[in-house]
Amino acid sequence: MAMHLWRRAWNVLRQTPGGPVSGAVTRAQAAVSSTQNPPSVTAAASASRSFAGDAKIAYETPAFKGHKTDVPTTKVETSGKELMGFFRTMFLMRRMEIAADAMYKQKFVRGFCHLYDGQEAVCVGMEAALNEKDCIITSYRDHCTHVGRGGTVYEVFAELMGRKDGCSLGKGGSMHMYNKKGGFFGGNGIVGAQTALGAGLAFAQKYLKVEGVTMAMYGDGAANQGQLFEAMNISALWDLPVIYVCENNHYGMGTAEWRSAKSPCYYKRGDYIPGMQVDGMDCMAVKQAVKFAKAYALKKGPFVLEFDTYRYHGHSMSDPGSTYRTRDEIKAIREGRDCIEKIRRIILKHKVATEKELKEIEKGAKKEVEDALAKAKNAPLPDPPELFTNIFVKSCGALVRLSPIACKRTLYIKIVIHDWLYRCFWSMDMNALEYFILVSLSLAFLYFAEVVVLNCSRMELIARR
Ligand SMILES: Cc1ncc(C[n+]2csc(CCOP(=O)(O)OP(=O)(O)O)c2C)c(N)n1
Ligand SMILES: [Mg+2]
Repeated sequence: MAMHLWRRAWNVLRQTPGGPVSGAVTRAQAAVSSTQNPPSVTAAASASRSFAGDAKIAYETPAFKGHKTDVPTTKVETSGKELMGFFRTMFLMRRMEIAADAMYKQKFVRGFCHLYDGQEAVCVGMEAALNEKDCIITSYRDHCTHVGRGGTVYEVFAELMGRKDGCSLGKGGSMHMYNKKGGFFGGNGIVGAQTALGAGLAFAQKYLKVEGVTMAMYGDGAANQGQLFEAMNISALWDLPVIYVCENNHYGMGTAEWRSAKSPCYYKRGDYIPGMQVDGMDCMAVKQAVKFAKAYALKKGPFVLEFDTYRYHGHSMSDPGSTYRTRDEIKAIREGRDCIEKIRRIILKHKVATEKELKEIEKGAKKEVEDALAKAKNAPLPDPPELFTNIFVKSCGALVRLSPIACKRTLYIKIVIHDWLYRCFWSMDMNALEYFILVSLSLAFLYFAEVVVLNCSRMELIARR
């Protein structure tokens, strides 16, 4: 019997592959190389090669409002190449989110799903001022952040559909995109939790003397959370290179900001930390603000950026998004402030590309999304042993997340051994050394028995699937 159990346990251990860590590393390495040269931007750049290229274009951003800080100039320079890159990347992200919406409605995607369309300029403008040494951590509205950090549309779709090629190996889903090597630390479901984790990342950067900052992103709803102020306090005390980024889309689920915040001036909420309010629908304004905040944070410590933005979809898939705001409000933003349309107008105004050429770019982005979707639909699910990786199982102390059968068995073994020890102690005439040896042997046996039981339980679970 014991031999049989051993053989089964050994087989399970052998079946468990090198583990997700190695898989993730390979994928992430690819992501890093693509961070330095993101596929979408590269495609846009090549598309724009025939256009105005590197020639300088003067651009006036909307005004910035500062709190305990000067503000940067609104007169900036861009190039045809950069504008085309922004256009294509934002268009690609928008198509990806629209496709995710359709996939959800067709039940290819299950569970939670929060879409980012409308807010693309924040993600794309930020990346234009950051590099691979900088980290980003965000909330559950994270699909586009993954692409911005150099991930692919395919990895996002595969993750949404729980496929093994997903950026979190198909185990995280919509709220938990992740790419450590690309400097992207998720994807967090608990409102505001990522702000404290962001302070931790910035601590690591400072401690390891990495010349980078952490962008800790949160929504207007999260801006009223206590943990944000704790994180701000410690990061200001320790001059951590963290930028608290409030994406103010003016609603936390169905609650308008004026109903949840006594002071909706989120850029001033850091009190002793300088802050700036920025038009988050303008890519160039976002880039300029992040450049400014990054220079400050590297030298002096935390900074708060509030991006005034808007989400077109409801909070998540269960929210039609039209019960707590009017359709006219959404229409007005789409028509007056949309980030993609704004860049399109500038491109046309400066004759960087023609309408026809922009249509070609749109066609290319749509095709990229369609191809990624088709590939993700056919991608395999994770292998069953993946059920037991990336989870916290540490000896019997952590019964959490084990199957109830395994819990019962390990508990039973513990009781038997404790009972046996207790009897030995009272019935045998032992000296201290003998008793010490007996206890050590029992503990060793207990550990051995636990390993066998846990692995047999794993095997059983796998066989049942
Ligand atoms: C600690 C905690 N409280 C409540 C929730 C439920 N919840 C999920 S999203 C959300 C609203 C957050 O709004 P906001 O921070 O503005 O982000 P947005 O969704 O607008 O991007 C709430 C209350 C949660 N996930 N975690
Ligand atoms: Mg919000």
